[in-house]
Amino acid sequence: MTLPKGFRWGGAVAANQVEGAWREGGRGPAVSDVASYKPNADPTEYALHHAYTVDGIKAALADDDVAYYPKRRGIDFYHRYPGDLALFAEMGFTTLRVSIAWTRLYPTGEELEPLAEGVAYYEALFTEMRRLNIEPLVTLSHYDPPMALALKHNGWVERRTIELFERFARTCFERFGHLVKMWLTFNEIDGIIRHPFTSGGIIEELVEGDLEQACYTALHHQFVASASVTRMLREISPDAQMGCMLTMLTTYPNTCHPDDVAATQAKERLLYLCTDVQAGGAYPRLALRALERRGVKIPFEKGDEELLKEHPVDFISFSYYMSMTESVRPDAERTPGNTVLGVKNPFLPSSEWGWQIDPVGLRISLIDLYDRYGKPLFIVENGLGMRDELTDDRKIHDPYRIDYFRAHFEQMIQAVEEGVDLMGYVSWAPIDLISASSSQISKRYGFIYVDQDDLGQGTQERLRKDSFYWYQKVIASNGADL
Ligand code: BGP
Repeated sequence: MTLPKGFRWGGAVAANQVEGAWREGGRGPAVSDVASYKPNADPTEYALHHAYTVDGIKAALADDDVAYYPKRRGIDFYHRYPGDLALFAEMGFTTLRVSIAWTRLYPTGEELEPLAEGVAYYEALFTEMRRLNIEPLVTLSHYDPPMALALKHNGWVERRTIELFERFARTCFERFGHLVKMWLTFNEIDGIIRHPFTSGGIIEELVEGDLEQACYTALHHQFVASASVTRMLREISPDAQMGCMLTMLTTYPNTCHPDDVAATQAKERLLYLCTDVQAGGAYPRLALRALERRGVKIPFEKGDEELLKEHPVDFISFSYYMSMTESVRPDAERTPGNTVLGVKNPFLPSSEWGWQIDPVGLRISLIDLYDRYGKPLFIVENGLGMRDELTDDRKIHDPYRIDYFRAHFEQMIQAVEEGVDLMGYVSWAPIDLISASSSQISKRYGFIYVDQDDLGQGTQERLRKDSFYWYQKVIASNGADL
């Protein structure tokens, strides 16, 4: 069997990792602009939480350098998008996931009107995508809250940020609604607990009281904002769909010791908290209780519960890179993953960055999520970050990447055969870009190579890797020819 007709294929990128042009068109600074690259850092060094301080942030912003702040430079997608989109079209993409940089429309987040140049940029981008028959799937917030909001309101900790986000979302729906019919509110919304600054613009130093409490307060505000703009989308653009976005981390007990199984169950309860709220419409009772017992209180205000209940998302999207293993033994060997640290699974190979490769985990996740919520699913990130070698004749042979995707596609197709309603698959990332956690471009994900190194040297020329032609064939056969 092949995938259903109309199954969406494509790739996913985020504004802060590709656009560059960080000061053009009046764009204001975002938290991503101070993420720095550390040469010679241990590749398995994981970004659980950087200690961003107010002074450190101000010093970074006063520094015009782009070499050590690679997200300011991106891969120059801001100027090169027509050529990049043409390459995506050549691969046969029917969908491309991109995000809108809040600070291109509202530089500090607090202006009353959006910047005309920012609006014109995204309108041109989506128009070109439509011309190429590539449907936009657009994330409103992908790890780039306005820096001004971080410094002034501690990002999402203050409830006022909700109305500022509503203003931004309204502009997006009103100005781009004729071109965009699929939206996501927050990328990996659960990430705010693991990296509060990147996701939520939370500066630890400014937190009054407990950091965990601040993170759950901010998360609640994002849930409320998400439900509120879902309601808004239904009014402005009734034929559009809204999705939530979760970091899917399939979790296994390290042994069949009941303590490991119980620890895994507790982990999963928190893993599903976000989808329970956004797709199910309410906080799960036991997760709430577990938080309460740790002293964390969700700051409900009048009307919040009804809003969450009445405006769940239409579909569930998620990233999937790896599975996790849980053990109660403190001495169990650990390995880093997607901003998490888990126990090493002896049955799985890992990338140089320690991320464990587990295609079967993707099928388990698809089945779990569909069983639990019964809503359509969308895989909006999945891929392999590796160092690629550019040969003397300027080719990139990347069989490891093809193997990775093939194995994941086999499992994805099996899940669909088992009955999962899957809207589509977009890889992370179709083109090399700046890594979210390490700010390195040398952790390459693309089917398209970008001639640029970690310090920004290179021509930025785009080259087709072997995997480019392979993915083209997969899309043309709708997954039949792997
Ligand atoms: C996800 C993020 C992406 C992306 C990806 C790969 O968590 O949503 O923005 O970057 O992970 O991570 P990294 O770039 O750290 O390898």
